[in-house]
Amino acid sequence: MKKFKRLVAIISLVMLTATVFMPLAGATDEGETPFAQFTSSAFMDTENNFVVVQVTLSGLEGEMSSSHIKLEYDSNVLTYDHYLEGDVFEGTLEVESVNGKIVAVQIAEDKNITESGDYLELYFTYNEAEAVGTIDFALTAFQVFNADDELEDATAEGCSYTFEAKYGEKEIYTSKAYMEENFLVVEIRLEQLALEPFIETATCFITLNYNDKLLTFDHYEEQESFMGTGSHELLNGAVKVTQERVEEQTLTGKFLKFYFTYLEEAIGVALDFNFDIYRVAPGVMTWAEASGCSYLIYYLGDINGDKLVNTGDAVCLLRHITLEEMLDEEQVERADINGDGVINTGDATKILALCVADD
Ligand SMILES: [Ca+2]
Ligand SMILES: [Ca+2]
Repeated sequence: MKKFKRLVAIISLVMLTATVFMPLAGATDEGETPFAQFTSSAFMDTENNFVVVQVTLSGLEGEMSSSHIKLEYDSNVLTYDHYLEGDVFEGTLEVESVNGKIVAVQIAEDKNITESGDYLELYFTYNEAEAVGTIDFALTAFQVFNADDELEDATAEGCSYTFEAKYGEKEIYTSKAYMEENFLVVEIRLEQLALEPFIETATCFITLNYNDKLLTFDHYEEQESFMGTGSHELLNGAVKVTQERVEEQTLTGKFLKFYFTYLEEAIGVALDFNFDIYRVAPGVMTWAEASGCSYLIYYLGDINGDKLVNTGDAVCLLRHITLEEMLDEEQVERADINGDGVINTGDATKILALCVADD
C-alpha cells in the first residue's frame, strides 16, 4: 500500500513562527511589553466541512485602530474560503489570499478596538485525499496601529490542526475477474466496512491498476450495494473511480464492476489487477485492505492452454469424462464449449468438429 504510506506521512509543515515582523517600526527594545497579542486555534466545523482558524486578540493596551495580519498554511491541502468577524472586530476587512498565504488588512475609520476577545475566523475547505495528519498555521501580526495611528508592536502565535484519521479501522475488499460476453470484467466486492453505517456522507477513492498494453478500459458499473454517484478518470495503466456517497449507508456486497476489452495478444497471458482504496468522511479517513486478482484469457475449448483447439484438447476432455484424469476448475470452464454447465460428450463432439474444420 504505497499510497497508504504516502498518505500517512505527515504533511510537510509550514514552519511555525511567533516572531513579530516590523518592517516599518524599526527596532523595539527587548523585553518591552507588546501592545497587543494575537493567538490562534484551529478546529473543524464538521457540519459544513471547514477547517476554521480562530484568531483571538488579548493583552491590548490602549485602543487599536487597525491591523495587518498574515496567516500561512499548506495550500496543497487547504483552500481559503471566507472569513467571519469576531465580537471585538471593528471596521472592515480586506483579505487577499495568495499561494498558501492570507494577508488580512483591517481598516477601522473612527472605530477603535478596546477589548480582548474573538477577532477573526478564517474558513478553509480541504483536499480530502491529502488531509491526513497535522497542518500548521503560522500567524504573524506585522502591523498594528494604535488609536493615534502610530505603529505599535504586537505578537502573534500560530497553531496546528490535526485531522482525525482512524488508521486502525480498515475496510476489506476482494476482487475477481471473469469473462462476460466479450468483456473481461473485474468485480470488486466490499467484504467489510469500517464504519457501518456511515452517519455522514463520504467519498470513496478506488484506483484499479491493469495492463494497459493488453486491456482497454471500457466502462464501469456501480452495484446495488453502493448508494451514491461516481465519476472516473483514466491514468496510465489505471482507472480511478471517485464515489460520492449520498445515502446514509453503504452495504457489504458487490460494489463495482470494471469492463475491459482485450487485444488478441492477451490470450494466454495471466493479467494481474490490484487496487488502492480509501474512504474519507468529514474529518475521518478509513483505510482499505484490497486483494487483487489475476485472470487468464483463453480460447473456449483450449483445455490444455496451448492457444489452439485441437485433438490434444479432445483427449484431455475424454480422459476427464472417463474419470482417468480430472480437469481443474479453470479447465472445466474452458472445456464446457457448448455452455450447458456440464462436461460431457456434447463438448467432445463440438471440439472434435472444430479439429476437423481446422484440418
Ligand atoms: Ca489446446
Ligand atoms: Ca458442456
